[in-house]
Amino acid sequence: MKFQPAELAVQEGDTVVWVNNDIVAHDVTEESSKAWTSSLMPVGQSWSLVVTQSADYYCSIHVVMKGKLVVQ
Ligand SMILES: [Cu+2]
Repeated sequence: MKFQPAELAVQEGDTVVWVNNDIVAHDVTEESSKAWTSSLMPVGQSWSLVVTQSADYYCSIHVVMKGKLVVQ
């Protein structure tokens, strides 16, 4: 029930891959404007994003799950 690591430093153009290693489904959704979302990510599924800018994100199903991408 958490993103690990919760904060990740990346370069613009990097591809970030989220893998759901939990026992319940999650999603990965950009927080401020819903600019992007993985949609529902079942257990064992992964989703990737090419990063263009720093972003705060969360799981829209479990809103206490938050993460951050920091473009350096
Ligand atoms: Cu979740």
